[in-house]
Amino acid sequence: MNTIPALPYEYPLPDSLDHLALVIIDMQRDFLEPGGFGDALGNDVTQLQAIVPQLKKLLHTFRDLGLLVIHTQECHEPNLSDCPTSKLTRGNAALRIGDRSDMGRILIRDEPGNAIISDLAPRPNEVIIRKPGKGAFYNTPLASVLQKYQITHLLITGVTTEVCVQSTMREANDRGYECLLLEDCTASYFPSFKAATIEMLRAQGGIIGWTSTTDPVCQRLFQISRK
Ligand code: TIU
Repeated sequence: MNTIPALPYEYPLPDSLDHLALVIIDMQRDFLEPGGFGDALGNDVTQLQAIVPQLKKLLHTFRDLGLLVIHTQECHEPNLSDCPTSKLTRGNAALRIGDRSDMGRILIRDEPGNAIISDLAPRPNEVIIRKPGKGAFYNTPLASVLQKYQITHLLITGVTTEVCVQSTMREANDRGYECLLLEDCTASYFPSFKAATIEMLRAQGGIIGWTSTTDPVCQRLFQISRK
């Protein structure tokens, strides 16, 4: 069996890399640029930009190897019919989901701020999952997409580590997916939350999954694909 160096122990890969997918969570302007939802919640958005080079490297590896790439976007319908009042009324009362900002309406599908950043822009053959919640399975077609492509193993990346990334990894783990979180491809507005999330996900013998970093993962995937 092929494995990848990881914590708390080597991550077991599937028999064929065709069963492995890269999931990139919410790398959208809303969270990474001033004037979006992250900013409206009072966060320092520059924290998240640091992971872009490594995430680009991982994305290019998946593209070079012809493996499945899934991008998610946190967003709502223009009429907010998929946004519960509990979500709408939290945060900054002066700038809420659906309000107008410099990047269009906050967290609304197809608005400029909802676009995935240009460095990681999806290609036409890649999957885009629009999600109204923090977890990527809730009220989305993600489960059926993974079934269709016979995916069993997920490399998980994106923002923010303790919110949408953690929710998605927990949802995926409960559904039986083997999840590996890339530490240098995920970020939080709060470095201490990122560190705590990484610790808790891989604690107790990998109770939610594994963690690793981009370079050993890319090396290993290229090695295996050359065999
Ligand atoms: N606020 C925060 O940390 N995150 C979110 O609202 N969404 C995601 O994590 N994508």
